[in-house]
Amino acid sequence: LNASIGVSRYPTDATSPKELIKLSNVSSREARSIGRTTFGESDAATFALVNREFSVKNELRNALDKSEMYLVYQPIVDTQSLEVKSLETLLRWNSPILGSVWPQEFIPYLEVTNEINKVSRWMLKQIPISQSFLLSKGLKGTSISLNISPIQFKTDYLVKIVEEALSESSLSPENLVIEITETGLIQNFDFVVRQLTRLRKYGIQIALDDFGSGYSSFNYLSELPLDILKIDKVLIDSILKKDEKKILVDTIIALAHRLDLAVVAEGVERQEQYEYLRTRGCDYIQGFYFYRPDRIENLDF
Ligand code: G
Ligand code: MN
Repeated sequence: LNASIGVSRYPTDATSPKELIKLSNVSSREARSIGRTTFGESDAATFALVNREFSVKNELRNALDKSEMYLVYQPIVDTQSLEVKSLETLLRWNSPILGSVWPQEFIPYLEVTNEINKVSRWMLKQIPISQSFLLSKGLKGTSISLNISPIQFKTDYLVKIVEEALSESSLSPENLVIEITETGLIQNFDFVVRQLTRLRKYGIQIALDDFGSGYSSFNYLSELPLDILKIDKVLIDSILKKDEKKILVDTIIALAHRLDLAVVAEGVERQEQYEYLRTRGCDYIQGFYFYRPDRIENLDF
């Protein structure tokens, strides 16, 4: 005989009766799935952490089908003309149980279960709708970018769903940008290059995201089929603190231009950053200084 006991503690785990019951339900389900273990007297921090992970995974299961996910868009502006050049699509999840959960927290779970592919497929289907919305606002040639996890290049599923979206809808490939990060690229570098090359043949542009936050291999810049380089917010922030960082940013812009890449500065929040980037020839600016991400219909172009 097995007993599965769910424990939730007031006030460390939750304060409302509803949340406490929810948490104890979740932990009893967890206990049942393990078969024997209960959380017993494990410390509150572990309990909260395990519980959080469990409930995020659990609530995530049908979140997309239950329309709990939605998209926000952040405009990227031309540094000189200040016209909107493109919009970055960002995934948001508002769970009725957990509230807003940040992508950094839930995307890793989508990646291990491959659900991320389903999400990308759904996001791709939204793009033509957004493109016609932009046209109705008089914005022509505004591109839309999507973030793709490196893990999604492990099979050719991504290329397949892009091809499917291209053939089924009015999606225009020249206005689509795929953003990739360097983390995870190294394990299957050749395979990734082959797939990016295929996407690029359709006219889709490829952006290397978050450059300057991790290892920032210069090698990637010349080996990957790229069109755009996005300089990470961490580096853009640092130019306010240290003059040496300005030299780094300046040099990255120059290097990218020599390689024929357009440069986007991410996370620009202050006028001083914008002014510096403009004088150094950075092509595009993304950041709260100009626009915060919002639902497309709320954006004030
Ligand atoms: O990793 P990636 O560059 O795709 O992340 C984009 C994220 O950065 C989004 O969640 C967006 O809300 C956030 N972001 C964009 N611009 C700014 C900014 O100016 N300041 C801050 N704090 N976050 C920003
Ligand atoms: Mn991005």
